[in-house]
Amino acid sequence: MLVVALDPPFGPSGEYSVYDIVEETCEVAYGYKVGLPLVLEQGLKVVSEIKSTCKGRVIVDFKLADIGDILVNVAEKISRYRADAVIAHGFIGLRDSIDKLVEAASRYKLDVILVASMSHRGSEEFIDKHFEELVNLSLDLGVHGVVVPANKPGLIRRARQIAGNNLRIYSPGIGVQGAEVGSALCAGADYEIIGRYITRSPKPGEKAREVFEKQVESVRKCQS
Ligand code: BMP
Repeated sequence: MLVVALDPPFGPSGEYSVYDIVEETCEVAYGYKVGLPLVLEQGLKVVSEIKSTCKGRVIVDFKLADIGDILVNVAEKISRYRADAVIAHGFIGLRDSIDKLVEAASRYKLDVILVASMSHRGSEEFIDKHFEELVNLSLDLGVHGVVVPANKPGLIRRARQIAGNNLRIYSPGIGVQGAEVGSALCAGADYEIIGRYITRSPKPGEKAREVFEKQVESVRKCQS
């Protein structure tokens, strides 16, 4: 249920390493999301090192948006570091782009997650206008999942309606960006992606456990 977004710095003033965060949260995290801020600091080897620290899944989030041949090149490099999944934009379209990524990812045993909406306001300008098409594209391709933000519970519900149980829904936007812990799960998401609320806390391990307990409690309440 909990995916920890590992964007540096870690701790209130950068006093922790990424591995401190992973060790302290491993027990309650389903997985970790690694993006450009961490990889630009530490290189892609951080992915395999996280995998050696905790058995959770590692999702590489470069929000890929490129021509197919370049996407394939990136997928191959990511897979060398034992990543489990990769996030790409859906708006780049299928032909000569996502189609090639999906084919390569299956060869490299990488799950593909497509962005169907985002948590910032600008998402409404372009991306959200194609939300249902992006969910349908993801469904038709049989990819692993979609990103739909927690501050748009109506879109989460709609994605679940369209996709049933055939797509995993990942929801960021909780804590620092304003949505309540557990709210996306109640709307139908499978995983809440939470970063700074946990990683900038003075006690990230305790915060992650508190988040996990709140998620369990919210799901129990909203399902009853
Ligand atoms: P935080 O919980 O610290 O706000 O982090 C959210 C994480 O989710 C960041 O890594 C960000 O890149 C990502 N994210 C987001 O916030 N909104 C989106 O729409 C898509 C994202 O991947």
